[in-house]
Amino acid sequence: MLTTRTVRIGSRKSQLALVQSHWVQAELQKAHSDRTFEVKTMSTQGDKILDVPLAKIGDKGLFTKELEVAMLANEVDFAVHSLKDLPTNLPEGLMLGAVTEREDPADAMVVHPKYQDLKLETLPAGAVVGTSSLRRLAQLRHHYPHLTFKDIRGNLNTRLQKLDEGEYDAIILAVAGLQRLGMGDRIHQIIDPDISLHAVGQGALGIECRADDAEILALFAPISHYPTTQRCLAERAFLRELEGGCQVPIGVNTAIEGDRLTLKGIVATLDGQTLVRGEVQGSVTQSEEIGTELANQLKGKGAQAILDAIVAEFR
Ligand code: DPM
Repeated sequence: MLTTRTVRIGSRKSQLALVQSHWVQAELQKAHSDRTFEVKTMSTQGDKILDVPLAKIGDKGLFTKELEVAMLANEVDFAVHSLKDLPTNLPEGLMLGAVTEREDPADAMVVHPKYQDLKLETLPAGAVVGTSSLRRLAQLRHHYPHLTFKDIRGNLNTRLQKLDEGEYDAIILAVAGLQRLGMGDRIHQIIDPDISLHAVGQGALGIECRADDAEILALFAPISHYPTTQRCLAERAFLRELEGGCQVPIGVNTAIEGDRLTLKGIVATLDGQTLVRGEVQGSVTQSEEIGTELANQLKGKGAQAILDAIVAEFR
């Protein structure tokens, strides 16, 4: 009988991906004790290319494509992603089936021990800060022009090792990733969310599944979080309306108060000279409309020209 078949969860092999997939597996297993859930791992392109700056290979779906192929081929039933790595447009036949409760979506600074009394604002001029996020780079350059920014790749452990060995004076990472891996104690400074607007979907997990598989889709209700979902739908609609096809310096911030959802957004030039900001508020039930409206507001304020220039540079 169909209902007794094992549910297969697709996951990347990275430590963070496995922690996330096993968390979803455990939560679903608790909620559906009559079913069996197993995790099947696979490597994605993003796991294999480690020596090229992320922005240059910033192809959509870098971390998701292989998992999507497996879902469409019925080799796995759904995939667990860091929502921020899931493209805003999914392949035909797949959908965003659930979004889990978000952790702190902020960015964090981890510092070399020799500077442990300092913050981003007080680090000496020329201190080397590692990030390969164009979003972090542009915003931090704007607010902290005295710092030098240098690309960094590799998994969390590799990055922390490069910091500890002195190749960087500080590195920027997501609070959520560090916490999920039990390395929250390395966080030295949580960066003001108005200084570094976070990435779309940061801190939440996205469950991607087949659009026509109602049996699988029905399993997600216990792990689906409504406020996070509405916030992330607004953020994703904003990005979808702006996107140029590669990694771009776009940041967001959302909040829900009562039945009102507020979305703040930013589009920045890579040199950090120009930041185009805006804000739209609306009913929490109209999240995607809010995202689209903010995108159009920013396009009218110069964001389109910024994005066109960046797309041309990385083509
Ligand atoms: C995306 C970005 C980064 C990841 C770009 C951005 C960071 C790359 C870097 C789209 N995906 O944030 O502007 O700093 O070199 C990634 C992380 C997590 C999911 C790690 C991180 C964990 C946090 C989460 C990589 N994807 O951002 O430090 O689940 O939100």
